[in-house]
Amino acid sequence: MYTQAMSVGPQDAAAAENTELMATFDARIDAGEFIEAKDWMPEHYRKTLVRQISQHAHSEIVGMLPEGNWITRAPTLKRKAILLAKVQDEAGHGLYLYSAAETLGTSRDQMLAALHSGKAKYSSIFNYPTTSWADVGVIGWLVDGAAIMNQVPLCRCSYAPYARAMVRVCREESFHQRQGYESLLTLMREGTAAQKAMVQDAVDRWWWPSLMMFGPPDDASPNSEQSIRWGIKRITNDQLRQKFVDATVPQAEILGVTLPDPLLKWNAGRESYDFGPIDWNEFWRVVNGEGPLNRERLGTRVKAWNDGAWVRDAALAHARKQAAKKEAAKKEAA
Ligand code: BYC
Repeated sequence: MYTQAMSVGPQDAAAAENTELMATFDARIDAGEFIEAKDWMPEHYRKTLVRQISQHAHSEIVGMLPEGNWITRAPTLKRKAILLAKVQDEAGHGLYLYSAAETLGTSRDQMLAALHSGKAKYSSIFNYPTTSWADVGVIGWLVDGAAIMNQVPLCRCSYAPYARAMVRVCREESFHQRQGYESLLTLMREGTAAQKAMVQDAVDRWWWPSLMMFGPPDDASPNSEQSIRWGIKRITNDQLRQKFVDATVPQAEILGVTLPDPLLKWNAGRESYDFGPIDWNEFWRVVNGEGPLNRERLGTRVKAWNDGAWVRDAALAHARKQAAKKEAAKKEAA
């Protein structure tokens, strides 16, 4: 009369419960539901999100450096004010994203320690130098343009705190893209021959690294399949890259610049642009720390963190004092 269920040990019971939780989770994902921080989720889903969101946050923070380099040298007060606001926005994006990742149980200190030790990644694009003022416009146009293409689908990411953060980030990125394009239009329409050449040179240097921002090709992307299955990513790396090329080529024509790819050609059959091969060796070199400025970028971040230690200590001491005062006042009132 003994049933199998009666002989189930604690480990089997936990496994059965896990299978049930997993089935419920999968059904929620399939139904297009959003997952909140306190909901049950598989460990791999949690880890994937912490990896992606923290890398995204690091990208925003490290991404302040190439453009920050030009704040003191912006050509007019108007351009300086816009650039200051943009770089400050990127800091804000980093902070929302660290907060979104913290809801998954990893502290900001842990995430920053991973960045500073070189363990965590950040976008490859920020390891290239900004050598002229036109680079600032081209970053707005191409880098923020690529970022928007990648990030709009993330507003529908199955993890709700990330999706919510992305809504605001995307609104601001859209302003960033437009200010970059407008700055380039001004240089191309009203600028001298030297200024137009400066824009073309910047486009030549940033085009291919911008295409690399979308990540490795789908058949070499180890994380894509599972992330798409879980609704973390909604569109694959190659699909997003293609959408970006299709949207950007007409903008380059209006601007009057040439994209540095002799194989770039409209394909009427596919209703998309064909483009030349991407140098994936360069991409992996940069991702693995050997890009033009990897060491400098990381060194700058680590120095900023160390130099800011006294500010964090002072803020904590102040918070402790305030809390103690509040506690004392409460006791006195009681
Ligand atoms: N650079 O399996 P895959 C901005 C890594 S900042 C470096 O396809 P996944 C802005 C990838 O992490 C916007 N690493 O991965 C700020 C993985 O390594 P791990 C930045 C890259 O995660 C200031 C490995 O390669 N945007 O807008 O499915 C000024 C295999 O790749 C890169 C985001 O962060 C890369 N480009 O897909 C201006 C968006 N690509 O982690 C503008 C959020 C790939 O296994 N992130 N890797 O060690 C994502 O959408 C996805 O993480 C990715 C990669 C599409 C980037």
